[in-house]
Amino acid sequence: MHFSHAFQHDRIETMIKGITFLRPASTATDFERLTSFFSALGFTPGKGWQDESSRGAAFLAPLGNLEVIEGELPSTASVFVEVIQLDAVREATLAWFRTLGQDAGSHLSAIAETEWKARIFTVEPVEGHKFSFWEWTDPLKGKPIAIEGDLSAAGMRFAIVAARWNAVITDRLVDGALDALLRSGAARRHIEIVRVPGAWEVPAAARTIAERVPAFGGPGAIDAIITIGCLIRGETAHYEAIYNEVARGIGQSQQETGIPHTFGVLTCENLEQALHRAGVKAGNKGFEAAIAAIEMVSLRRKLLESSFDASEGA
Ligand code: DLZ
Repeated sequence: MHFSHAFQHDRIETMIKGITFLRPASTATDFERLTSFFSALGFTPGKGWQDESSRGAAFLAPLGNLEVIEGELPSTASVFVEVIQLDAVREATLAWFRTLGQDAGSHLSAIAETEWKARIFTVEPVEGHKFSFWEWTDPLKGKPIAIEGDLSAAGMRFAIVAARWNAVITDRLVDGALDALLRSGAARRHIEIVRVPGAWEVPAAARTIAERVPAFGGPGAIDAIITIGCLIRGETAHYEAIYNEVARGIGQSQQETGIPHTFGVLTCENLEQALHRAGVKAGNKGFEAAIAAIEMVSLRRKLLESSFDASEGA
């Protein structure tokens, strides 16, 4: 199948929503048995359906995966369910057989080690329907599935709020932030740079931008705000007091508006340390704040989307 050039890679990714494996049950008893089995093992029920001649019961897992294999299959089951606490899952399977007044017998295998650092057992709750349950034994592989933001800034809109105080530093931080945004696919016209006198003024400007228009719509809408400043302890009277207020104000603006604000305000002992953090020896904190902003916009979109899907299913 050929996709036209109009379908760019990221568009295709967002078009694919999920994978459904159909398990046709040959009788009503088999249907009910399979339904009871998956319910007993704790699968989240999905949207079922029924019409005059057929019905469906859906069971959801946090992650779907269509896997193409060459060579020997690791088990005779064609559906693999990854779990944690495999022993407990097998116990639940045994208990399910008992509730039916049956001995699992040859319908339930023992747990075996695999060649790929995993443990596995296979169960046949209904004749002809085999399922393998498995877990990683390698702790590095069995990481919990997490929702994470991506690092593509295409289509996102940002504001950079930068203090003019210590401009020799903050200019470098702004350059670093711009570099990160542009190289990650943001359009120059979607980046607004706002200058304020000093770090003290950063929170107020950020808050005004965050409240300017509702997120995700309308002219001037901003997806994230990158705050930039530089406070140097040796040269700043009331350094702690200023720093605390700046951090609190930026955090409060983020929490109360929901718009991600990332923190590129340096707090340094002296100018040399500030220079190091502005691209000389210790990375560029403006660049890092911009990357964090991209990730947070992406994550926020995913979280808002996933809660929308959940309420849709209810
Ligand atoms: C006043 C002041 C001082 C002493 N030091 C700094 C600093 O190191 N970094 C910075 O961004 N701003 C400093 N400022 C200015 C205050 O942030 C603020 O702009 C002024 O007090 C005006 O409100």
